[in-house]
Amino acid sequence: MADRAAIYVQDDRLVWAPATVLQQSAGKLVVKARRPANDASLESCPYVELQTEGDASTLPQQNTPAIVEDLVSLDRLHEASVLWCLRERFFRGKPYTRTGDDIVVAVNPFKWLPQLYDAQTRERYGEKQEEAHAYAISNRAFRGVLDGRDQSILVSGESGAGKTETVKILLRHLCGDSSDVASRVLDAAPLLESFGNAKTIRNDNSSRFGKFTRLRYDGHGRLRGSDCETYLLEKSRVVAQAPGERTYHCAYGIPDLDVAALHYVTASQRGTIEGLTDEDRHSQAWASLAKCGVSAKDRDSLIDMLKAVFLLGDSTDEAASLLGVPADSLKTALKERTVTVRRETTIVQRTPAERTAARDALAKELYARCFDWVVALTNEATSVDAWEASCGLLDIFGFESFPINRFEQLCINYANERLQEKFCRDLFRSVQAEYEDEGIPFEPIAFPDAAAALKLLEGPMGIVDVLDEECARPGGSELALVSKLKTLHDDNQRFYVPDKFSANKFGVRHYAEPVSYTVDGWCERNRDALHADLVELMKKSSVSSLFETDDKRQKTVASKFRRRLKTLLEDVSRTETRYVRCVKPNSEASSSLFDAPSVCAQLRCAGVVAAVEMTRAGYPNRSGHAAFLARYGRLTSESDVESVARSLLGERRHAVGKTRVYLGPGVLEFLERLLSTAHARSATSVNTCARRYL
Ligand code: AOV
Ligand code: MG
Repeated sequence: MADRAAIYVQDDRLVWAPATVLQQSAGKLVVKARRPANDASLESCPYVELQTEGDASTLPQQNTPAIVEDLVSLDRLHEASVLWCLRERFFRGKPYTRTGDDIVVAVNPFKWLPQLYDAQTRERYGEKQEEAHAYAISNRAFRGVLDGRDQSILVSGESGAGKTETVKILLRHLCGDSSDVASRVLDAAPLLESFGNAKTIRNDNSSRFGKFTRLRYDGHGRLRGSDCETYLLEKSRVVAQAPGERTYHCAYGIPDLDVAALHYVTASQRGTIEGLTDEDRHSQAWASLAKCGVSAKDRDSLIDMLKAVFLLGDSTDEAASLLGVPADSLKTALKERTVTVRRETTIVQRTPAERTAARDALAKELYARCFDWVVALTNEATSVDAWEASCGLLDIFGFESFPINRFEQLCINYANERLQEKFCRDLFRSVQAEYEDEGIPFEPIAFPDAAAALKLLEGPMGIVDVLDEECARPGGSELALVSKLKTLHDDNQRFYVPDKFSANKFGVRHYAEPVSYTVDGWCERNRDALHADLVELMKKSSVSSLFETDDKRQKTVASKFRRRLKTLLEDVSRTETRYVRCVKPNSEASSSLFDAPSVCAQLRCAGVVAAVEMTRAGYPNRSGHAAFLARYGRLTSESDVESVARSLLGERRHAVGKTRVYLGPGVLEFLERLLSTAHARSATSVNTCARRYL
């Protein structure tokens, strides 16, 4: 049977199911769809017969081969073929798939595949790179380092997709031998996890902060040290957790702290996470601190500070004594606040709710400063003054869209919007390079206007600006934020989506999908300021050193984040950039389930298919010379690839490159129609048919 009938049809569970056409007549299409037997959830019905409407030639066609190491080598690139390829590889224990040389898609295998990470595999990547692997990315980066060029690897994906594990796998590869420096650099990761990771409903070891680690190498490619920057630690977790979630890992291992009794710890269950009990994790973290050169005295004060944070919800007295301030002073600072208006100072009593808020704000701020301190300590232990080249690794929260999206989601999606813009630009450049290599003309193609979405977020009078304005304005409010945004951006409805029904919501059309944001509490979240009275008190406490650098004109969270993102992107833009797109195959952490609709949504968020499709807008299909000749050569009497293409396609859009033939929109379908007409004709003539196939 001619394989023109091998297509994909839409399917609820598989999104796209491979199918063969049984019958095609006016508007009616009968197909036999294959439901693969290797998926536990689908085993009961390996084959289904489907009747659908439409025309087989408009449905995505299967590739031969359908399973490839590199998605770029698929001659028909569409969502269905990408999804199918990833899925088959997942079930064959191949979590990695390439998209060109600089992008790897990693589907979380949810079970350790030791053969993928042994010393042999690592070494193999010193030589050949055809096989898809995270090591191919680190290997290329390392070669760049050897040539003295700065590198970066940007790892993204949704919660639980495997970003942090991937970064650790890359780190181990990039750190090389077991030198002293390497072990210090590698030790820093679990130490930070102890303070910045927690169990969430999506991931037992979820990072609640973004991280950019830069490895520093000398001129011989020897690791000299590293430094690490962190972004947006989730502070709210310190005082409350959603059902089924835990507070930060480090709280559970603190000796003499009864977590179960704490007001700030809603879920007190202790646990073994990633093979480590809470106690083991604690001893490991504290041993790492010692290895970093943190003195016993400093380690003790860190413990005291953590205890103070977690006890604040229950006992101001104990917290005060741990912080080395008089209990009365702490109580007063939580109860009242001084307000100075035109040099006149008055004391305002806080309402009970305000008191709780002030107490929680203090706990959150103290924890955040503990975290920053630990980051600074690890940086001190690993940083170096001189290096020849660096390799940066970014482990950052992926795009998020929940039923209710808050200020945190705005920041996260803003970061992703910026990274996506960079991703598209890089991809664009790589396609340009491919066309140059092939010697075919490159016509600039339509580029999604990411800049306009970014302008709405971070530009003058954009969301960050207007929010800051409301935070600075006496009487500023979230409702005013929404109405101002509406006035300012009503004419930009491609990106700004006003909410017709709620005064506390607005939408942004992000590259991945539109997200509706609920603005309640944004001013407070954005200001994130500890009242001056509490700051003054902390400056007299035993942790005063952590409050020394307090900037009086403190910037808001959003504008600080904007500035840091800008710096990050500037740094990254000076490097050669590669990407790992992590994908979560299911939300049960199962190694045998592939939830196609969810994977498909993630691929869309990561912009994998869209971006590749976009850069292929000029020539959506391609084929190697040999494959092209083998399939279509028989339609003409010509023999060389250029003449075959010219005689079959004439003016139809195509280009013959050095190794591939590129086909414009609709051209492949045209060729396939020619082929099927030829088939039909040959079928009516037994003689011709016999001659052709015997
Ligand atoms: P994340 O970093 O992307 O989520 P993790 O890297 O923590 O996700 O991965 C989640 C879990 O998936 C890990 O704890 C492992 O059990 C498993 N896993 C990930 N990668 C691999 C791999 N290569 N091999 C085997 N198991 C793996 V978050 O930080 O929540 O956004 O905030
Ligand atoms: Mg993580």
